[in-house]
Amino acid sequence: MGDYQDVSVIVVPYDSGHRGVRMGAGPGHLVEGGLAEALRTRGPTPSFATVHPEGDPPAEVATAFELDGLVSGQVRDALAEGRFPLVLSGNCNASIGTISGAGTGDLGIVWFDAHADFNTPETTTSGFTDGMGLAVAVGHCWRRMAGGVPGFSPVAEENVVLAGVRDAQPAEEERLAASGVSVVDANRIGREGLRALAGALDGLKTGMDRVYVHLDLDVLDAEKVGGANEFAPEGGLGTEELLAALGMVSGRFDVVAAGIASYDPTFDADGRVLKTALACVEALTSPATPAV
Ligand SMILES: [Mn+2]
Repeated sequence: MGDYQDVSVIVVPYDSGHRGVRMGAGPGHLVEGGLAEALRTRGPTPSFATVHPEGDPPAEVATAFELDGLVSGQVRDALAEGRFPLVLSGNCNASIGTISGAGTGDLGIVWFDAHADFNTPETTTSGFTDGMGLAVAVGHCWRRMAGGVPGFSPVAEENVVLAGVRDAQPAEEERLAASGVSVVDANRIGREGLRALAGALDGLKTGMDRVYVHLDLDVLDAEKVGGANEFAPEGGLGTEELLAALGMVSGRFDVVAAGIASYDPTFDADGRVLKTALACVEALTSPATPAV
């Protein structure tokens, strides 16, 4: 984010339609674990709002898109009030609501994740809707459902960087390779360092200026930092590396919204992921620093 803004924290405590369960417990844990303090170092009056879907009984796909609609409204309102929207969600696909509320026309996405989230209903083998979030964002699937989210239109593939991925399925890799999405995977970051990410970000910079930063906490190295959830694979970014990467994004772009997702506190007994997540919040909400 550029100039100082207060932060609107939008809490989406759901995993696959279930409130407070598994990764749905992550947002509350972040809030109770010191989020307000992390934000107050940058601004005096963060606000907190929790979304409440009405669909009963909850259903994975329907509730995910209902949540997106609610998040879209919250993000739109926050931006209209000059506030910075920070969305804490169980699932990554809440990002569809965030980008819809921010307006996708000239928007870029920098998506940090161990997984590609690039499956479609035709390629998924888990049936997990959350494994499709980035594919939805660029218009590859669930087009009718996404079209019902106020403000949604697909983000241009060329405006998307996927960073830190190390667990993509072959069908996802094929569709990524055929797409305009820039992939800076964890292996490449391991070999080349963050220069690889800098190159991809500079490639984006010609096209647009406004960026949504998406942080699936399982981008973190499960061994060196800690497991963010049951799906966290080995490898990935260290805390300092991730903070440097976020600084590279905010130094280049106007970060207009951010999302933190996929945090299951039961896998973070010693709190190291929590500590890193709060440091990421500070990095994402602090004034921009020059590009490195
Ligand atoms: Mn994800």
